[in-house]
Amino acid sequence: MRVLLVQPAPFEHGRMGLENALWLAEPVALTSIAAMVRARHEVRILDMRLEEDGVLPRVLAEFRPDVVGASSMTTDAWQAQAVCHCAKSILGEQVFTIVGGHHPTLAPEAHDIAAIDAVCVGEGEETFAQLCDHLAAGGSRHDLAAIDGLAWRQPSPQGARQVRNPNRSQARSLDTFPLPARDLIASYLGRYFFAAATPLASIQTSRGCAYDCNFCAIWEFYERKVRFLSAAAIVDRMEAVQEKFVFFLDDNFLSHRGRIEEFLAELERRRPAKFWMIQGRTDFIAQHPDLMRRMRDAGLCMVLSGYETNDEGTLAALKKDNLREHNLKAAALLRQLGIWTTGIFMTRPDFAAADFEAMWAAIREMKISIPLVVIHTPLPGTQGWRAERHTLLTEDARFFDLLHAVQRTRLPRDEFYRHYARWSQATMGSSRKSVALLFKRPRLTAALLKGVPAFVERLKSLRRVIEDPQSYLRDEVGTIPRDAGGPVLAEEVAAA
Ligand code: B12
Ligand code: SF4
Repeated sequence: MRVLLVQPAPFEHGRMGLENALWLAEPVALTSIAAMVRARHEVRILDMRLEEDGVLPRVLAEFRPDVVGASSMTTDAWQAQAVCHCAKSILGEQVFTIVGGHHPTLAPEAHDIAAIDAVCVGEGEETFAQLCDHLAAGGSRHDLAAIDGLAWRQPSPQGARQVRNPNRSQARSLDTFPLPARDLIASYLGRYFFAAATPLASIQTSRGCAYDCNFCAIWEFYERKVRFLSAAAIVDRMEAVQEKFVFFLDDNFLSHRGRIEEFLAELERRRPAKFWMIQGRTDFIAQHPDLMRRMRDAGLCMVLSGYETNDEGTLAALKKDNLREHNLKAAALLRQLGIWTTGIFMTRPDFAAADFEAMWAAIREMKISIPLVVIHTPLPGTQGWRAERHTLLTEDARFFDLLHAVQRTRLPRDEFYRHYARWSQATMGSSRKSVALLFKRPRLTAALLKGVPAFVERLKSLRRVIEDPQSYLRDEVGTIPRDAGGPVLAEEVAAA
């Protein structure tokens, strides 16, 4: 059977979202599920973020896949659906279409449309393999009740309805999954990056998170369990990739002291000569200076952390289970060690002017190398979504990129965005102070140099969009209703 797996591109190239500007990660979801089926099926992967427009219909017509699968975060939902529509319109009803990923898992009903035959709920490897084998063996595409982890469209005289099978068990040890099929994305390798770090490989070394922040659904997606790849397997994977830079995709790499010690012991023994980056909590960083130093010595070059805010009340309201003191200590320690910090900070729709100013000041005070400021967004599947859904001005998935206010703002919307759009300017001083880090680690700096010109160009084009308050308002026209505090464009004001 022929299988085409597609990573959709953002809705509009180079527009919103941090994709294509700060971080472009390889589609590990697709290489992971491809690895499970490639021995029995012919598999191709298309990363639409690195392809020309128009490539999808051409590949569909040439390759004529029997199954088309698309991956989707919330922001990709429309595009993943568009991939399935395109497949059906070119290949007809016989092509089987499926979507998987965070959004389909947390909101399968949002993908209950005629162009999508099934939704993969949760982890995809085993579910997708079972589905492909079932279809290849001539199994009915209209009776998929035996495949755990699927939500599928069952035809009935009253019209098709989505049937939700039991969840797929998430008990399988990560070490037993085959290595992601990176050779299927060979033509794209070398083009993935984080800031100036390129070429970049991505490796997932754990799944799940032990915390339960109310704006994040990682712990719900993984049913409150956390599983780890063994230390030896992590270093095997690092050695297997050619790229100098490796990003560990785990949402919280810094979750377990013992595992990190094992990993470091393996790394110190085998010395794979990589610079690596992680995501991790500031409390762990603040409480483990010795480990952070050892990690730095073993190649750790950047930590991305959700600082969210330095306001203790808000940290508690987000159920972050963290303290301002940890944020301050972590930022200072990383700086002292010569590790770049990427800090995510969260503004809220109820922000007044003074709240924005306090946030910019906090970021500057901590001297965060790469500050990223988002807007509080109740994402589907989170506790926040369940509690605040009734307050949403739109459920259009494109607006859930954390850069648009999907709730009523306390300030008039044009004023809110005027303040918000200042974030990259207002925190520039913080990034500038990090230039000193370049001198602390000359080998790292030399490795980064190659990626600097392209990074600067990408930043320029991103800044043209994110620093223009009108760009947010233009996006809202036709979606955020006027009577719910909709946008007032400068030109409309002028006309009035
Ligand atoms: C790398 C990454 C990115 C990359 C791109 C990811 C990619 N697809 O290439 C970049 C940096 C661009 C990115 C951007 C964003 N991201 Co992001 N990202 C991640 C991260 C850290 C890893 C993704 C990954 O590769 N995981 C490893 C694979 C193996 O896991 P997986 O994707 O879940 O895939 C499994 C299943 O879901 C399923 N599956 C997935 N796809 C498919 C397809 C088929 C056909 C099938 C059958 C199964 C299947 O099977 C896979 C194997 O088990 C995740 C966190 C995470 N734990 O996944 C966040 C995450 C996906 N991102 C998130 C968010 C919020 C964002 C941003 C909005 C943040 C921002 N403001 O920048 C933007 C949105 C971009 C935009 N256009 O605006 C959220 C998504 C929540 C949601 N409801 O969708 C996550 C879950 C983080 C979090 N803590 O909540 N992100
Ligand atoms: S925000 Fe981070 S710490 Fe909180 S649940 Fe999500 S992954 Fe875990």
